[in-house]
Amino acid sequence: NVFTEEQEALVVKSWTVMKKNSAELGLKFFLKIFEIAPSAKKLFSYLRDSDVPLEQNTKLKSHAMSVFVMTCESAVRLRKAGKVTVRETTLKKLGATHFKYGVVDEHFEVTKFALLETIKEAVPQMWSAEMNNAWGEAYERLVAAIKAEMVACS
Ligand code: ISQ
Repeated sequence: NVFTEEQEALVVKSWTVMKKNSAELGLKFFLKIFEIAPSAKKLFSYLRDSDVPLEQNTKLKSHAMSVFVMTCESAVRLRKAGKVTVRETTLKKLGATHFKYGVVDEHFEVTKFALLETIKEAVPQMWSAEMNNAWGEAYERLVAAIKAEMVACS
């Protein structure tokens, strides 16, 4: 499976529009996951120890934004970098954290669905089957890189 120039262009084009709304979109992305899988909230200490509504939790907002930006920017860099690269963390750390929390394939599938839904709702006028595939492929690359590091932990 190659990540084509056309797929790169679709990812870059939509990210350019979404970028300025990263805070809102990141939160939407996380809230979608919690809607599908409410128990995922237990993973985050800043949610366990808090009584404020999810939408008002500032730590959730900043974490969700950084995860969303990291995910999208790794997709944007995929072709030029020739591999998955992440910023402000390492794939080793991401692998270790996902391993520690016992993340399995179904969790990655839920997250993929939530990410694609979030992007689709962010750029409805741009959205197409091709764009869905481009983001889906980039996401699968990121997951493969995280899983490779999870295996290294086990
Ligand atoms: C794990 N990885 C990325 C995003 C997430 C959002 C909610 C719950 C778990 C997650």
